[in-house]
Amino acid sequence: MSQQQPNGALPNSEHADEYFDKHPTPKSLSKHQALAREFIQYHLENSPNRRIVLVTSGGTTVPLENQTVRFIDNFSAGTRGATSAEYFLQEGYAVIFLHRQYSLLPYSRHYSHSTNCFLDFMEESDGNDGRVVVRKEYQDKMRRVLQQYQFAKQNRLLLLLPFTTVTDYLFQLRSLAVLMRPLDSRALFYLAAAVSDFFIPRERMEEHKIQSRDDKGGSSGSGASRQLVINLDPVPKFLSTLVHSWAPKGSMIVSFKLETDPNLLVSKAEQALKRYRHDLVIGNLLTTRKWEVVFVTRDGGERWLRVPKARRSKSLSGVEELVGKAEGKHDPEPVDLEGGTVTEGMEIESLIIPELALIHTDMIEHGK
Ligand code: PAZ
Repeated sequence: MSQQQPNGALPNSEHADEYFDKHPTPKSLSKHQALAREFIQYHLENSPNRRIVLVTSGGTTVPLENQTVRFIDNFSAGTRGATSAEYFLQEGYAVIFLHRQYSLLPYSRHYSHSTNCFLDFMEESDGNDGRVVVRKEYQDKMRRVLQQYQFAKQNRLLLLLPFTTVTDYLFQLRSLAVLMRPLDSRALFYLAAAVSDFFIPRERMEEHKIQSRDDKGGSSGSGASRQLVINLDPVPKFLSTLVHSWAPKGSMIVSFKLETDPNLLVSKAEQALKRYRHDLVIGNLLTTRKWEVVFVTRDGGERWLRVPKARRSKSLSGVEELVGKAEGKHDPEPVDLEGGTVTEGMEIESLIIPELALIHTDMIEHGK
């Protein structure tokens, strides 16, 4: 029997259970579970002190139809997640990278989705021997990236698991958190994915492609009669269930809060911490997220991390650059292309991750 809260609402965990009961298990779940189980077991057996971080990355979709033609999506390209994963690997973590399919990935992000086609990084060797080689100006960086990628691969430090829809994401988040329980305080959750707050309940979802009046063969009708009105329900607050029920008790849980209004950012981050009682909220604003974030802690602390102005990259990621251009948006900083390459700056994740690793160490050594 459902336990009602004073306002008549169900407690969060029951909303969560109800959500899972109403949605079919994604087809890929058992395969992803098996891969994750094996990955975690490998590290438990071979390096008992190894910490494992679950990095979530990219945006979730909200399908409008069961046989999905149209869906609601968001802006996230997965830059934060993919970049953070690399810095976690540098800190010695093993990384489960739960990401939106086809969004940016650790290491390959340097060459995919960019303004350059990957073929622009290559040329025919001048030895007339038919070989294709990396162009000289890219070799140093590509060697570094390749070495790091190979190290992660050879030591089985990186597991890539894709999702597409919000439901897909939530099923995987739940099962990964449960699988991570044996890690106890060595587990870290770094929730950078932009997860939809709204969805269409299954019972209200169309099976087939939604038809416009014209598609149905009717007359073109008035503007209003041809409108598509979408009625979305709130997604249950799964962070609460993650913290209080799925995740290992001693684990560290970090969530992100994105806002566009600077006046709301810190108070919304504080609200989230109070509500879900996890360890840290990292706040960021849409327009400045590449060079400043704020750490909001449970003791009321508020600390800003910033990339110094002189070291900021002059570009958003390639995807955003293209999307921004298409939408007529303005990059807050000028785009600076040098011979076709985007000027490299300091990445804010190089400040965020070492800081988190220190906090995590403190939690492991002294308890929460
Ligand atoms: O993927 P990206 O690098 O373009 O954006 C990262 C981000 C802004 C989605 C992330 O830092 C974040 O704030 N995620 C949580 C969003 C939210 O649900 O409030």
